[in-house]
Amino acid sequence: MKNRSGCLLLLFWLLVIGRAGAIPPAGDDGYRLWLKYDRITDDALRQSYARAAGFIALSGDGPMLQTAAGELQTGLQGLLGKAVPRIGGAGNRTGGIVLAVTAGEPGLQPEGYRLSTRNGNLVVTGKTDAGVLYGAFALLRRIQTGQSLETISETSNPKVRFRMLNHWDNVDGSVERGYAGSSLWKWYELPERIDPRYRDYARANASLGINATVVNNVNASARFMTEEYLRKVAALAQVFRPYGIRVYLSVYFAAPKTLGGLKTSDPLDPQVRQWWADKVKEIYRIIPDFGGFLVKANSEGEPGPQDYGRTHADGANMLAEALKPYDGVVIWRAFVYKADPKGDRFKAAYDEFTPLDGQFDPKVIVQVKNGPIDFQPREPFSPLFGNMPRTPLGMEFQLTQEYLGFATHLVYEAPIFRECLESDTYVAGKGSTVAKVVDGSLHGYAMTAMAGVANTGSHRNWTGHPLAQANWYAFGRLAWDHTLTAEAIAGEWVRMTLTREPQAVKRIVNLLLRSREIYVDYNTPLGLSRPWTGVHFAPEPWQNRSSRPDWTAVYYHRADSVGLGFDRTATGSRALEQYRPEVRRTWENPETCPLPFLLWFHHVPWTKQLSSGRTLWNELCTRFYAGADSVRWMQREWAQVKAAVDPDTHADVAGRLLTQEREAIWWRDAWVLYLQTFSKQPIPTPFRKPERTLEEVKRSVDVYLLR
Ligand code: GCV
Repeated sequence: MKNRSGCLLLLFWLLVIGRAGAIPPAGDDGYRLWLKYDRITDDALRQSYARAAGFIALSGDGPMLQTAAGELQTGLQGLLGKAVPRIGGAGNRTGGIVLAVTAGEPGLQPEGYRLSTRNGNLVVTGKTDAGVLYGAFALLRRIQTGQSLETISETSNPKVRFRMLNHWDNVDGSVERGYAGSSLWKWYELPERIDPRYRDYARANASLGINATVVNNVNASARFMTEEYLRKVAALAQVFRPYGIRVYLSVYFAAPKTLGGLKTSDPLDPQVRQWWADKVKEIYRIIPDFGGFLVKANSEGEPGPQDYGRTHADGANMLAEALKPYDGVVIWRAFVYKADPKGDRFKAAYDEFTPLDGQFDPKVIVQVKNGPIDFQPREPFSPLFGNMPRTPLGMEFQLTQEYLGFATHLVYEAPIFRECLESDTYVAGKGSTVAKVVDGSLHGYAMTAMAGVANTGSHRNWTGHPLAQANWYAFGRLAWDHTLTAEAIAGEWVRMTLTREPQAVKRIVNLLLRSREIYVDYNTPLGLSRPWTGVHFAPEPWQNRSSRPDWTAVYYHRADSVGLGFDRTATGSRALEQYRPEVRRTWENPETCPLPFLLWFHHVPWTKQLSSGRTLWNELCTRFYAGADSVRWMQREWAQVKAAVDPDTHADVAGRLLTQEREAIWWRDAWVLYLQTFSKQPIPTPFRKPERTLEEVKRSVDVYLLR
């Protein structure tokens, strides 16, 4: 009897529990990004869309037009749960979507689109096939986010011409500062095997309007200039082409010497110039729509024209000359700084580049990082913006979270991008925002660019942290239209990617919007900075030894017995002089300098009373503690949306938020205990002393940094 009931129990377990266990719960691996196209569950809404999208009519057979129609079919099939046929012309039919390329359409730029209703149909108009493609994705976005199609009337033109991702991907498959696995590009398989993922990458980018990709690291290998690698790159270009994406390459400036066997790579040497002219010819033979070159030169050990006593303009112009017969461009980075113990790295790019204004070939864009030092959690805008009126300046943002907690910290970056773009340079009076410099409207540049250092990798969900997809998304949307708000973009992304349940959308958007300030609070409050050498993850504010002073932590925060922060006023490095008086005035007085930038520009005594009413020391402690505590708030908020979000995604983010809490406390403890050795002040109430000693934190960082 006992045995029999045991057998029955086993049978029951096998049939019921075992079976249930064998069937995985509905799980989303994040691969589909914001292009999920899950069936709309609201019947009335779905039917209203179905009535408006009965067919897709297109005349023309260009590859991008075909892509547009195909994407609409795929999207609508998923969203409406039924196939939508593609037909040649609409004729007298109504209730469908018409894709129309109309060269003379007023108000549209070449890649712009218009969504309208005409003769009972939804019409997606572009001047070019690319415009229609972007319009098709915009229409899908409207449906994905639950907007009405009844009174649709939208005209949209990209504000910037080159909307590009910069991949810091290496020949060996690694990604510099990549935290989502290895490179997407499988160089050893290319050009023969085409990973299906390449197409999905192109789809995601095209859905945002990204039209350019630099596939290799700016710390470039000359191998990318060999025929072998150009053929691999050509295979990628072929996949990307129907999505309107052109391929660019980072250049190793010394390639004429190392690859070409020349005695020099001097940009004024005739043989070197010929080498590049021949190389460019070869590239265009293999990749006819090649976009151009991205160059990091004379920076962090990379070779460049200064190795031969030439200027950045000499180097850039040589490449521009080689590209002259083609429509490719040169994107020359302004990220340069020398190991000058007396200097201020803040000033380096401005000092080197502004004297060259007006000397660059019209095919050159100078690409500037948003801040003067690197991609830290908060930097003032680079003073180069606005100060090179005769040179097109492109923006370089970083999507990969080099200084933002890699893939375990939630930091929504749109507020960082917006903060910089909205900054007023005052170069041509009030309202001369960085955005107007970058979109060319301030100085009349037609060559405009916005680049994002990609956060993609081989991780199944592309970005490691599921919510970091929002940073890729936000970059693309802002590169198209920098006037979109961080909140609006977050709302779109959440609805397309995570949930459409209104309360959950509200909570997640709020979580995203607050995430950057929370991170800043426990990581670098009040304008602290931390670009010390190494992995850029572990806290090591005590780090004071390196091959060069500007690769130590103490160089940046300058903590001493008096106070904290880098004096960049007239009594210090004078970096503030690189800004217009109106900007300078906001920052140069420590009494009125906004707290987020205080320690960027001032060495402030520990006991100084700040505008918050607290002393510097107390304010710092308040921020470090509040920031770390807020991660628990993030966890609670995330727990509240559990029912509305896919279970796998929810669990993944919940786990990462636990790690984030632990690491936020690590950061807090490291800073507080280390700075306390200078401030000699107690940790103010109500905060509790860290549970570990400074020596223990240091030891934990040493262990973290062990190879
Ligand atoms: C690609 C920072 C990063 C480097 C990066 C460099 C750059 O210094 O730490 O990894 O190199 O910026 O932007 O060139």
